[in-house]
Amino acid sequence: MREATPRTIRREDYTPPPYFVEHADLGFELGDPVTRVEARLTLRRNPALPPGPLVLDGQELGLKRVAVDGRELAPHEYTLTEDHLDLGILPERCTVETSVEIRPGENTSLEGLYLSSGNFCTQCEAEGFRKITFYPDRPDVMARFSTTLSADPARYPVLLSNGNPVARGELPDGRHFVTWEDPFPKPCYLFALVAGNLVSLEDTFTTAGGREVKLEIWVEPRNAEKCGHAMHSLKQAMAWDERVFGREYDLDIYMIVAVDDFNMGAMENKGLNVFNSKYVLAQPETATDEDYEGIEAVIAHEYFHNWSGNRVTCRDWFQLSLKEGFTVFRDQQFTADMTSRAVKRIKDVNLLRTFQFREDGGPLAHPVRPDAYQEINNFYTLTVYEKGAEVVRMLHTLLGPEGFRRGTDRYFERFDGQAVTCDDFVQALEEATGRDLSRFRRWYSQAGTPVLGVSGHHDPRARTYTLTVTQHTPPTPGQPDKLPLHIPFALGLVGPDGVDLPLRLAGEAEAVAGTRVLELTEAEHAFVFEAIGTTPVPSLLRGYSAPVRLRYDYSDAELAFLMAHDTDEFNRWDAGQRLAERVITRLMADYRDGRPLRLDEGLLAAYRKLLEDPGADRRLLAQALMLPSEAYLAEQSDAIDPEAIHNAREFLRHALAQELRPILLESYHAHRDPDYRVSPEAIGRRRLKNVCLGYLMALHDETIQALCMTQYREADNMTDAMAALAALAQVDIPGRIEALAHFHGRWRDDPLVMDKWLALQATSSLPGTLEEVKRLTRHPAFNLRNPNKVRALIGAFASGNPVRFHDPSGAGYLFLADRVLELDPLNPQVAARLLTPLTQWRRYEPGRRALMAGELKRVLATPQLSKDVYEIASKALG
Ligand code: 0A1
Ligand code: ZN
Repeated sequence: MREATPRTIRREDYTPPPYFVEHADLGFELGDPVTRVEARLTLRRNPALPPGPLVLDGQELGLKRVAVDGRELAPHEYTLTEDHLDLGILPERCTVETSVEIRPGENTSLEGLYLSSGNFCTQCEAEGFRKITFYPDRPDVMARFSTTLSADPARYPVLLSNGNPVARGELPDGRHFVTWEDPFPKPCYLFALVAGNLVSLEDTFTTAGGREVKLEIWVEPRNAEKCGHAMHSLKQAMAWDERVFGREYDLDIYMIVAVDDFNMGAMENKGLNVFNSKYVLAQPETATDEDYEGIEAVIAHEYFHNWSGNRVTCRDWFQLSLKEGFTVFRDQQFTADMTSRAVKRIKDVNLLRTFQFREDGGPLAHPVRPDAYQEINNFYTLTVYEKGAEVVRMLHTLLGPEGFRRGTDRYFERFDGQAVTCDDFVQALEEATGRDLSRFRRWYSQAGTPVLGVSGHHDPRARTYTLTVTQHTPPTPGQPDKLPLHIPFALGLVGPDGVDLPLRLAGEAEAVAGTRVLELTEAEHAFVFEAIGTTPVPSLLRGYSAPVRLRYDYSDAELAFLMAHDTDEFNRWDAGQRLAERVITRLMADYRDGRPLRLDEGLLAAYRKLLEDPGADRRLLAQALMLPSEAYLAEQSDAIDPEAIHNAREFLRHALAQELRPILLESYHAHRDPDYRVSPEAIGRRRLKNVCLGYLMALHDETIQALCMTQYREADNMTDAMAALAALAQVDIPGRIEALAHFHGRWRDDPLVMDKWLALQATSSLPGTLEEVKRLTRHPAFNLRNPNKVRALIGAFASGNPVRFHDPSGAGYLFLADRVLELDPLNPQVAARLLTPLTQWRRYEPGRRALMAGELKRVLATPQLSKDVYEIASKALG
């Protein structure tokens, strides 16, 4: 818990560490309720600084002994506070030994050492190591670790830590032990241990250099059969990183452990990744196609961190995007290569434009490299991760694949074994390519989403086409004035026959066919293309070449044209989204003003065309048929009215389904496959079939409902079962209750599947949902101490069910604030995240705005608030 106002940590205040740790020798006597941790640190004073005291971080540690160079200190020789142990100025070289007692069984924050299903595990990023032992808990202190774990062999037969096992045996008291040594110096946030009753799936990978690496995935015995996909994904990721980035694995063993209680997705601890079981366990009967993809992506992400994060790490936590933005970019490229590049891009851009833009336009906006924080755990954000990845993607676009690769080779070589900054990364790319990225660096320091205003003018007589492009970034908290950014702007000009025109700018000798990348560096540019005889339709920001809001005044007809003809798959999809968004916006106005709602003929024709002429990629088609989400539509509105958005969108879904019923049904049946397979092609067919089913279910027609029930009953895989159940969960018919009860009966013992069951009910737009969610908080399938359960029920309700969460009575807000306050003393990190939907209060129409702010104020006025929740609530209101 917190002092009066939490201290703000600032990037500009960074100073190097006064002492380095050369070696950390740790001993754990694992036990519940008490675990004893002995640490022996070999220290060296930083010769670059005047001598200063050694202040170790430590929280909730029962200190039993402290010694310097073998001599035990008396209490008057050190200062112990709530978070520090100050040993004064020590010799240039010395050893410090500490012995502490901790209580992992009481640790509900899931940071530090804790128990999950009775097994010990750790989470040290960002500052969890200080809850394990006294240590300089900062990423620029890198040490070699040896770790000895001892425990009761009956309860904890498996003892794991980072690096290679070097000794094991029995102790006189009947306990057993294993010693692990990690040869690579690392910051303590990459430390991990796991102990428990676990079984492993084993395999090997031979690196390009010919070394054989042991691969092990450790899970509870009941999950032994569910690790095949994770193992396959790991091997794919290892091979891909060698091929695309020239990065090989460096230890003899790579271990992954799955645990049910985990605050985030997974953690890249050196040689010993700890994963949320959601991103490891899969079987066709229990996991959907999306789950399979999520596993592949997260396994790859953590693996890629071995270089982007572990071998080269962050100097301080302000540099978090150095490892996260880069690693997300790497995992995005991997998934694009494993699946469909266009569909992957669409999904990532959807996430960015819906949720990162919301963050960037709200009270919690911060740069990709933040300048200040109170609680670093609050900065594992969409801005640091997703916008950070866009920044790296822009560098890739500006430098080209070869230039970028030369740059990353240089970065890894030059900074291997060091803790560095975002600036160091950009500088390595500059040095390798000779490019000047000084203006580009502003992407790291400037918050907010830039707006590009574009207009085009064709002069048929001069045969020129002039594109005028302006950029400006709106103010964000603490940054009233913004400077122009360096933006890669990819575009094509599409001729009337749907073919890209060759592009030649004034002064250039040759025309380039297809897409070209212009570079924006000023507040305004005019680009004059020559030899343009007919009026083209511009296809702008192809592949979504920069994380900006694009303003260009397309007509409906131009959007329909691009939707049908653009050679850029992303922009083809985006044109459809813009058209649908526009139609829904008009419907909202009609709804508000009490005019009758009518289906837009242009959109209907465009959708009919999509279904009649499906193209090769069924995934892409399925994606194109999906209307913009309610959350995305909200992000586009001022004075958000969630009810108007919901009703307009539902009207459109229903009207489209009514008009397209025969072809939707035909497509549904045509894409049903007799056997379940997992190829990209089969996944695409399933996806399209289920999107058709979703539309048809909007008809509230008994024949279709029967079809849906049949799909649910006969499904031999979770993708089809969930698609049917999700559609049923939205309609008030007896089949809904029956199917939900059946699903519960079948899967009650599988926690991950029960998460789906909770989330489906939480996201139903039926009027009784809030009451249902309240009831479910008392259901045995729910547990406030488990983050997956919290996200599945409460998180899904608050973030995935706008129309019910934003009930005009404010009952949804009251419920959320109550749950945040209930969770905060147990797990502040998850409580703070749960609160984020309320931080958007200023965006809503006046009634909801007041109610949301009222709940935030109530939260903020609560005594004993964690600094996590305090920071979010106070900034939201500030
Ligand atoms: N570095 C991990 C994410 C992570 C961050 C914090 C955690 O606990 C506070 C846990 C995991 C990743 O990017 O995968
Ligand atoms: Zn990461």
